[in-house]
Amino acid sequence: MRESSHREFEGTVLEDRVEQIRSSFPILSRAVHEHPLVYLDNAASSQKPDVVIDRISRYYREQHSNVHRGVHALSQEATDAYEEARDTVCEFIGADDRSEIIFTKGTTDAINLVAFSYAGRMLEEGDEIVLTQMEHHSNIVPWQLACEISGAIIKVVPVEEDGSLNYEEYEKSLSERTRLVAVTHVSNSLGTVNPVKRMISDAHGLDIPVLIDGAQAVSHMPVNVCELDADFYCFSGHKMYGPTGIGVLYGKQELLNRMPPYQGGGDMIESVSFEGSSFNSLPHKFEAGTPNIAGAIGLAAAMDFIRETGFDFITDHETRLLHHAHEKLQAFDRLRIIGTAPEKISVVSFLLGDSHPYDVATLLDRLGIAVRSGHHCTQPVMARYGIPGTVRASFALYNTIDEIDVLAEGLERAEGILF
Ligand code: C6P
Repeated sequence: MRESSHREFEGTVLEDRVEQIRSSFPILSRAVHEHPLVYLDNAASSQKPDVVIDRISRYYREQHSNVHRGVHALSQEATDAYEEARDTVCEFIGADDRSEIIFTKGTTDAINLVAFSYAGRMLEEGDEIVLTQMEHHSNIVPWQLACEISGAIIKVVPVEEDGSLNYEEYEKSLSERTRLVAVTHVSNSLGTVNPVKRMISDAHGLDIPVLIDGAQAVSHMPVNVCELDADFYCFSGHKMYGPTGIGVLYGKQELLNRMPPYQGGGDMIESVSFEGSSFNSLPHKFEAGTPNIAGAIGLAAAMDFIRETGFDFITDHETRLLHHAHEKLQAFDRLRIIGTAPEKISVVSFLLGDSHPYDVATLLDRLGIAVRSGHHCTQPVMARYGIPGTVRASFALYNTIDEIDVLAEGLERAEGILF
């Protein structure tokens, strides 16, 4: 087979597979403003496949009870399903031990847990926390709060014009005063993939622990926390085809064991009296109160779905989508893409001339195209480019080349109205 027809053949096979996958996401067949929905807001939250919806429904229909609290059959069943979900997460991210998997409300909650439990205990006046200019507010504000309490300070690694991290500045930012590096694996507003393995290794050279915000990574690429040697790794279920209100903090056992509880309440204790309380072992020490049982079970179903779909397919297909989107959008004279780092995935942020991102997003919405507009909770990186925000199209495994063509047609129409 000639090279070009071979590529065509591969493309057709991928498209057939995508159509098959799309049919398992019920929401994708609905219309918006009388147009077929083109959902390109996956970095904000992805849609849910039948297997996740059905699993949550089955849990509530057949298995619901509280966990770790009853000898009766339903409580045992719910506990088994919840703890099996933890095993699924452990395997999915390649953790060493299930006790290192803490269920949280999401990435934000996971980062706050570390900021207040780990950093709260360890930080002293003059200590330093290293962040980057491309962090989501969830990986900035908790550290600002921790610094307010402790007198520690934040150092910020700048971003280059193309959206890559300035690595030299990163190296220079590490010192004997650095107590933690907290960095996003993938930028939600630029799509940049940071060289986190190298960053972790450099930080570890100075005995500095590293927290990775994996919110935008885990649904797009295989992540193995042990291979990365990450000390903490945080992510949300709802961006990876799972439910809202559930997320994960992975932490190395040795660090989690040294950390005090983040919140007090039921299930996180060993014994309680008015003279004092002792705490449960990992991971329960960090899961106070009745957890999001259905959320954890739904998240495990989402992980099974991703695993069955396979990262080979996901990365191949999403790379094609990203390249096609760049090609299509670059054809607009007045369109400026923000974030063109060589290592980039699944997000295209742009401005159309001097038009406001909200206006562009509103016009696209009238055509059934869902994109996000604004600062994407990353105001510092917007300030870096001197812009208030962008229009952002972000891709998932169910998006198609045709949908990107629809986006380009929509932009042509928006351009016709705005200019
Ligand atoms: N970004 C976006 O549209 P939560 O809200 O806790 O599930 O995730 C917070 C978060 C943390 N880090 C990164 C890199 C993120 O992208 C997000 C969420 C969404 O880009 C909503 S603001």
